[in-house]
Amino acid sequence: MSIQWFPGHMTRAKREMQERLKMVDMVIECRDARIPMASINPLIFELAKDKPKLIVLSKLDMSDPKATADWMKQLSSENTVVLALDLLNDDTRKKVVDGCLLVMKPKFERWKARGIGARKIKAMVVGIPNVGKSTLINQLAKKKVMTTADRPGVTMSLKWANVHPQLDLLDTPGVLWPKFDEPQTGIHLALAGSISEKVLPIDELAYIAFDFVLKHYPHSIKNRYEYNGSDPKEFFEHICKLRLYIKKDELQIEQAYNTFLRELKQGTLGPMSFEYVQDLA
Ligand SMILES: Nc1nc2c(ncn2[C@@H]2O[C@H](COP(=O)(O)OP(=O)(O)OP(=O)(O)O)[C@@H](O)[C@H]2O)c(=O)[nH]1
Ligand SMILES: [Mg+2]
Repeated sequence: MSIQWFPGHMTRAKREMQERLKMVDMVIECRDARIPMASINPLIFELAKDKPKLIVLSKLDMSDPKATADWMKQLSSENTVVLALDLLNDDTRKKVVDGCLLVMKPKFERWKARGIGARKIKAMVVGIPNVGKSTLINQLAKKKVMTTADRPGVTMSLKWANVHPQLDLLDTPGVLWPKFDEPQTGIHLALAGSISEKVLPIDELAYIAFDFVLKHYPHSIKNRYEYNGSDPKEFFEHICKLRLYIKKDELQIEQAYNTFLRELKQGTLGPMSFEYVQDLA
C-alpha cells in the first residue's frame, strides 16, 4: 500500500517553522499516545534536535495504558521530558507548564551564570496533523484561542498565544512528510486519524485493522459487534446485517468498513494502542 498526503500548506509551514525555530527556546512535540513512533515527524525531529524538548503523548484516554507507560520510559532522555495526557480532562495547564520549566532548567542555569535573568519561555508546539496541538494551547490559555476539530489539517498557519506568565506558545500546522519509507507508518497514521482517509484504499485498511484488533484486543470485537469468528469478509458482512446496511437485498460493505474504522479511530471499541515498544527493531 502506498500512501502519500502532503498538501501545499504543509510545505509552506515547514519553511516557516524552520525560520521560527531559531527564535524559540524549546519545542513541545505532540504525539498521539496510540502511535508514538508513526507520529514523529522526521523533518521536525531533525530541525529541532538541539532544543530542549517536552514530548506530550496526547489522547491518553484512548490509548492502552500499559503500552503508554512503556513508551514514556522509552522516550525520556537527558534533554527530553515526557508527559502522557488526556488533553481534554487532565490538569493540562499545570502539567505542561511544570514540564516546560523542568526541561528548561539547565538553560536557565546557563543564562544565570552569564548574568541573564529568567525570562518568559518561548515554545513552539509541533506535531503531525490531528494530535491535539491547538487543543493543548487552548487548555493552557484557558479559552479557545485556536480552532480545533477532529480532522487533520485544521491549523493552516503559525500563530503565537500568550498562555501563562512564564510561557508563550507558537501553534503550528500539523506537518507530515512527503513519503513514508515504511508502509506501516501510513497505516498507523490512518488508524489514528492523522491522515486523510480519502487517500487510502478503504477495504485494504479495514482488513488490516480487523486483523490487528483481533490479535491484540479480541474482546473489543466480541463486545462491540457480537462477532466471535476470525474471518474479515464474514465480519464485515456481519456488521452489515447487524447495523442494517442493506439496500435492495445487497449488503453495503463499504459502509461496514467505514463504521469499523471510524469507531476504532474514535476509541469507541475501547482504549487501544497501535504501536508497542516491544515491536521496535
Ligand atoms: N479524547 C481525546 N481527544 C483529544 C485529545 N486531544 C485532542 N483531542 C481531539 O483531537 C482532535 C484534534 O485536535 P486539534 O487540537 O485540532 O489537533 P491539531 O494537532 O491542532 O490538528 P491540526 O491543526 O490539524 O494539525 C479534536 O477533536 C480534539 O478535541 C485527548 O487527549 N483526548
Ligand atoms: Mg491545530
